[in-house]
Amino acid sequence: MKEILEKLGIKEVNHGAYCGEWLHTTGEEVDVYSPIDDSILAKVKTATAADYDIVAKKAIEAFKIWRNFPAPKRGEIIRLIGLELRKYKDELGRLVTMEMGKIYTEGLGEVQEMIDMADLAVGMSRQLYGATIQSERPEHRMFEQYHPLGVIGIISSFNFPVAVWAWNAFVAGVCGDTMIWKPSTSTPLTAIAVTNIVHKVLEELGVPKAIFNLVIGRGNEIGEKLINDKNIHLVSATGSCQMGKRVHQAAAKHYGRVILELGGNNAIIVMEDANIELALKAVLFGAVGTAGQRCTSTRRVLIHEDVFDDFAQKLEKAYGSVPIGNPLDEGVLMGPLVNQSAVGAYKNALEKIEEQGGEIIYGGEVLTEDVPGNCYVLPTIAIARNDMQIVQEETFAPILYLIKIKNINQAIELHNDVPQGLSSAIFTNNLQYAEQFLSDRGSDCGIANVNIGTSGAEIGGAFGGEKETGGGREAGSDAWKAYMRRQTNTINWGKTIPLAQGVEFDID
Ligand code: UN1
Repeated sequence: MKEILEKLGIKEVNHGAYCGEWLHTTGEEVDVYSPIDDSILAKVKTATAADYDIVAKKAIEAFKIWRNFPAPKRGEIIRLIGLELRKYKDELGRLVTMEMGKIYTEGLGEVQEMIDMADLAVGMSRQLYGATIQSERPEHRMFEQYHPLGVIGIISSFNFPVAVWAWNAFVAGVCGDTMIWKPSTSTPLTAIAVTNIVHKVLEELGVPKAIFNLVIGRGNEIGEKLINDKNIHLVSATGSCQMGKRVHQAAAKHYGRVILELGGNNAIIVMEDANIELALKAVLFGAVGTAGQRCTSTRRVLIHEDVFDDFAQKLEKAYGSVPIGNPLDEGVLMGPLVNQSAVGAYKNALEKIEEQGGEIIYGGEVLTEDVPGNCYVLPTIAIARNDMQIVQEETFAPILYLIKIKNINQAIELHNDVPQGLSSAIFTNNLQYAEQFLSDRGSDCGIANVNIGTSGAEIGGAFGGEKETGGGREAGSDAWKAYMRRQTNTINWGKTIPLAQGVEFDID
């Protein structure tokens, strides 16, 4: 472990702010725990409000230089960062696992997602195009351009401590923006490690280093500073619906833009004709993978009454064979929850399930034996009703609700009857069911799949969801547009000034 931390530049006590160089932060010193065995990995001296102000100033200054770089040159720098990340994939993947508890293959997958995102952003850097529009006026040309926006705030969550930063940072980077990253206080070390890697690349190139900045501190102090800063042109935030609402309200005060990626309450519909084996695998990965701590985790399965009992039985059996333990160990499929407060939320949900008339058919227990720490729980299956209050909420833990449905119309109705709208799926071989699910009357989510599960979205598509999920889109497709300032231009190359809409305004 020591070696890994050393290779990534993590010290015993680390500074919590970077703006081209590490600042000597003077805030509260916090211990960073590993949920694997509750050991302390390292300490971080958090940033104070004054540290934030220094970082913000540097980010504004760097923007004035960075925006002048041609976008493909900015892309080239992201390409080099992607190459450097490849060299640290193993160590960084391990640190992700040590710091937040996802299994090692998922830790590696997370770093791979960063690398893929770098490659995608390099391509994007030559494709930040606007349209040419036909002008109604003679001898006029109308078109649109996209310019760098400014300084971007990135608030990331513990569950994807580095990948979600990359979705934002690499796109914002090629768009010509500088940024300030505020990672979750549960996972500051991966953020420090990534910043060290980026620093090395930028230093070797001799370009302004205050492009990718970092501040580590509590949400109610540093987070509040960031979201209320009118010099931040866009805040891209991942986390709870409650946090997102706060970000939105604060940004609204200075007309700042937001990209919000908040709670999910993702469901898989299993119709009577579905390939049950496929559906089981997708539900298992969706609900148990990452210990149920993805925004895209499967929380509800809406199962046709004809196959309900069979599906529930097979799922119970599959849950019984999930190896739980140290996420660094090969073969383990489920590690710990991130911390004690997540265990508390899990326990609280179990109580509510029973109070509200649900029936726990598997799990429902915090593990105390044969595990190396205090954050391990059994993945849980409960038979429930969609209208139970606890089912309507997102509990960030491996708790899955099975709900019986009679037909496709009822399935879609219940599917959409939750406040969140991130990811969704249907398992069926019936073309009409599948198309109905994807139609305007179907799933109301930002992501809707057929015969694949709710989690594990690829970066090529725009990622995000509707309703209380917040409406933001990140990563691929044309999500880059939110990171740029759009401008419509008209050039008159004629010798008269004709007005649009036929308006006459001439002095005789
Ligand atoms: C998240 O949980 O915030 O689709 C992001 C997925 C991942 C990203 C999840 N690629 O599950």
